[in-house]
Amino acid sequence: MFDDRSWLKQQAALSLKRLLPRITPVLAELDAADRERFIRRLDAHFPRLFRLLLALYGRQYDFFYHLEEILVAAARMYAARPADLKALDQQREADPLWYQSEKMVGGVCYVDRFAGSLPALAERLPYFEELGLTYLHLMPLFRSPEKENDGGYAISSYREVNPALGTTDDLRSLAGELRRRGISLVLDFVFNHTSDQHDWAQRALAGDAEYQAFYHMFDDRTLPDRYEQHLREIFPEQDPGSFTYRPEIGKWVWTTFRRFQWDLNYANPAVFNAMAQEMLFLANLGVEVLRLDAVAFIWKEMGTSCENLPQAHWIIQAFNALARIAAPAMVFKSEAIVHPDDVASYIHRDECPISYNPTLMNLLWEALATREVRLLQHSMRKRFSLPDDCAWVNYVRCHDDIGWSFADEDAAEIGINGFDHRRFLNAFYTGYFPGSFARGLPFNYNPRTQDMRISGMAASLAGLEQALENGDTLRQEHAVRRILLLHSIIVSAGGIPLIYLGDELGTLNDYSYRDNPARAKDSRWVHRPAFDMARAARRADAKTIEGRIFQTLRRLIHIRKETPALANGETTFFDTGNPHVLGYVRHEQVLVLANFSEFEQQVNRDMLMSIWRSPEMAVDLITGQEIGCDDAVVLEPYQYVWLQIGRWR
Ligand code: OTU
Repeated sequence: MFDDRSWLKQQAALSLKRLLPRITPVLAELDAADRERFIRRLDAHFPRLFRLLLALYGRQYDFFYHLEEILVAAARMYAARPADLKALDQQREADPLWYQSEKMVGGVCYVDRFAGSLPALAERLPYFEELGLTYLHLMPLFRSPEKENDGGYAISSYREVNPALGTTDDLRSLAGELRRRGISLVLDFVFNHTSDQHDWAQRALAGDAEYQAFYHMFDDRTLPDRYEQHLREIFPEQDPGSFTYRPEIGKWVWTTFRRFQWDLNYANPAVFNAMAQEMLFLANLGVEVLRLDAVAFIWKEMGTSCENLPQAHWIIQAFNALARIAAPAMVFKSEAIVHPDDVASYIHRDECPISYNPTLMNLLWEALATREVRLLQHSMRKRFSLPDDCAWVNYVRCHDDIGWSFADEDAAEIGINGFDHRRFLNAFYTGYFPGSFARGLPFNYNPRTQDMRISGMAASLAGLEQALENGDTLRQEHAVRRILLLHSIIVSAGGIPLIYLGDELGTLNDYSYRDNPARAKDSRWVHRPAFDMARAARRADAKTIEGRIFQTLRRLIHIRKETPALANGETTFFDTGNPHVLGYVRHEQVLVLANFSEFEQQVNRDMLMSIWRSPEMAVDLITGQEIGCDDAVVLEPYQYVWLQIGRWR
């Protein structure tokens, strides 16, 4: 009988044998040990790469030509990889799960909004260290169209830093400085699309057929109309539909996002090869975590939603294999803001070992609005656990909108109608719901589907903006506690907590974007304020709001870093018996309780005894106080406790 697997193995081995003579000359300048390491990694990962590329491109008559091109390019990128990064490669191979440590704490910011430029940002590293960050995501900083550029997510060159921010050498030296201080650099790989000013797009616009084949182009509306029957509109308010007409060439171009963001055509192996080199270029700059932007959209198939298709996974897995061969210090993080099942489908050691956790994020806000943790608890019980070698990035806010991407079936299981619930949440966070504390803005309301997302800084969504305006001190207190409550969860739940910089100081919405015509229509800019130095200057004074938030968060981070039980791994969500209180246990050692209501709540003894077993008392890692459990644990409004249950008396 014909055995598929062993046939594939043989083909892979044969192909590698034939390709080696083309690869070794590229490595000729390297010393023997270095060359040996590359060959060893190639041996380990080529069979997988071969299988994936064969599945993707095996029907092309020139498949072997492309395979050779890809491997030779990878070898060339390896030969160019700086020695310090190769040393890091070896270090990370010896400690492959480094990103699961309790020491990992992330921050994310825009270079221009945070500091103005790369050299200016390099001066601010002590600020990151003060907060305790060991992971820094700098949002897109490469060349991009001057006015409308989707906050840098429309990239015109993956190799040239935006001249307004500095040079590629500035970036390289910043990466080195971060590494010396124990901070991992995170950059985006915006690989679903390029800007229409990218060289490839410009050549396509000039009529070059080779580069037109880098994108999805159509002579008339016949196919676009057929595709669109099944496609989701991502930015319906700014650019409805998924295609853009370009009169220069008389063609319709596939543009899932904005009209100037052209989707790359990964069915073309030349695109895969070109982008693999851009990916390895980023790795060679010193990127340790690569954020794969918009992973869901990279493969299109007529009659489908063109999201989360199997080939999208194969492309990412093939990139993963190449990175493991030529830059193993770098790991992938997936950015998929989709149904939780689809989010999970990207998370695998051989695909993206790290992933944003949008389900936790949006359900944290859901629980704040409802003051109930039922849906949060229920979904997390089902969905929080990951393969042993993977990790969530848990976050409260990011530079994007909040989409209510929780699973309708999770909601239905506890008697909630997802559609209605989203309408409530949108009303709540735009402040229309009576009694709402939130000051969010609508983002991309779609009248056809009634879909809508929410923009806003954490502090404004949590009620601080409104409370400050009303001068209401009790409401201010509640707002501050809400901000801290959400952050206490991302810091203690496992994975990598990611702080959206500005939130550590309680920064409010910034409405000035409305005066900028290139931004006015995109409400996400309300939560992308310039870093406020005056606010930061108050961070040491715990009597100010900024100081209270900053110092508390800093302390939570410090405790996390000192508590191995808060590293990634086992997180067991349990029903606290009180619908307002979230509960989970970390590594059977730390029991977390979090009160999502502005009233005192109790969790009764019987409920806790099943987890807490015999002893009578526990120590709260945050306050150092002993908490008795004679009748119940009493929680103040929005209080959270991290009880060390390993240390019972
Ligand atoms: C990402 O987000 C980026 O984070 C955005 O800033 C970009 O605008 C966008 O890609 C295009 O590059 O639509 O509203 O379901 O998965 O990819 C945010 C879509 C977005 C998301 C996500 C996208």
